[in-house]
Amino acid sequence: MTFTLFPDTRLTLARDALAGLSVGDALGSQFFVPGRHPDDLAAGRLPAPPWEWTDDTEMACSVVAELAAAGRIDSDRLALAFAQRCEPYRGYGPGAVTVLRLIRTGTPWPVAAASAFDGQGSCGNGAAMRVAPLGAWHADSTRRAAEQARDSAEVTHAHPEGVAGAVAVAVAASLAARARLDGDRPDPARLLAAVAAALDPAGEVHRGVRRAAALLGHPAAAAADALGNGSRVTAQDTVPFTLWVAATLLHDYPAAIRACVEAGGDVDTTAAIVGGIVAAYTGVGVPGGVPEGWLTAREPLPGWLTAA
Ligand code: AR6
Ligand code: MG
Repeated sequence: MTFTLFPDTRLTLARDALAGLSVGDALGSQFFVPGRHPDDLAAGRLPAPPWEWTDDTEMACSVVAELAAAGRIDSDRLALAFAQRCEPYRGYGPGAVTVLRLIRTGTPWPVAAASAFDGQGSCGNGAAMRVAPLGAWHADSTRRAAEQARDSAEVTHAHPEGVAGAVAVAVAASLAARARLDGDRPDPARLLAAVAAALDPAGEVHRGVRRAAALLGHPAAAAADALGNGSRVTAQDTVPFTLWVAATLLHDYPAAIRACVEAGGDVDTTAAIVGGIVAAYTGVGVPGGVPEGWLTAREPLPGWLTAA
């Protein structure tokens, strides 16, 4: 069934996903502070605000700004936006810092992205971490979500697994946002099967998503053990577990973020990915959604986005 999705609805869905992504990023990165323990979060003891967001949020804000301005991702414009807005102290990956510096100083993005990691291109989780709002924007078409995710990924991540990670997250967020519009929570196995169907079956991210589906119903710690928790900072080691969490806890944003924090690893990025997908379904300030208090504790989003 096709239906008309008006631009203001798309923007609301994308902004809710961005709220969930940025709060997950900002709260998740608090758990790299020495002395902080996941049990605090489980017991309801929140870190003192402000929770500063990192590169995950900075890049996701550029994605949303491009969609809001043009209704679609144009790779050339997005590459420049990423490069010009990059504040390296926000915790960017080393490959990303180099690629963005090359773009800023005039190297075309296809050349810059292809040069990363001795010409392999990056398979870091950075293309996946910023893309959930784009998936939510395309709540009416997983095919379009996948195409535009690829366009948004390739400007920094030339490795096929880095791109696949972004496609997987965008398709999951598209399905989550669609489910919200339909008022119908998707079955976790069906959600993961739909994501897997959008990926190259020869790829590692695809294999990981299939393995995640086989682990539904198991404890989160067992899923993280088998799938990886992002500690390698690659898409392959990050995206399958995040999709397991999002599919399992799509109705409960706080519980989904706690699952990421408890799993350890690249917590700001697993929580950003999961938070973006889950908030596309739950929304903000409603039961099961992004808690208002968490949103207030997060550092405000960049002025250039809120002004737009
Ligand atoms: N071969 C081996 N390792 C790789 C390869 C490759 N071809 N590509 C990437 N890696 P990067 P990102 C590993 O630097 O994807 C921030 O902390 C390598 O260890 O391209 O934007 C964010 O919060 C490399 O350092 O940046 C996210 O957690 C890492 O993947 C993350 O960084 C990241 O790739 C986003 O990183
Ligand atoms: Mg980060």
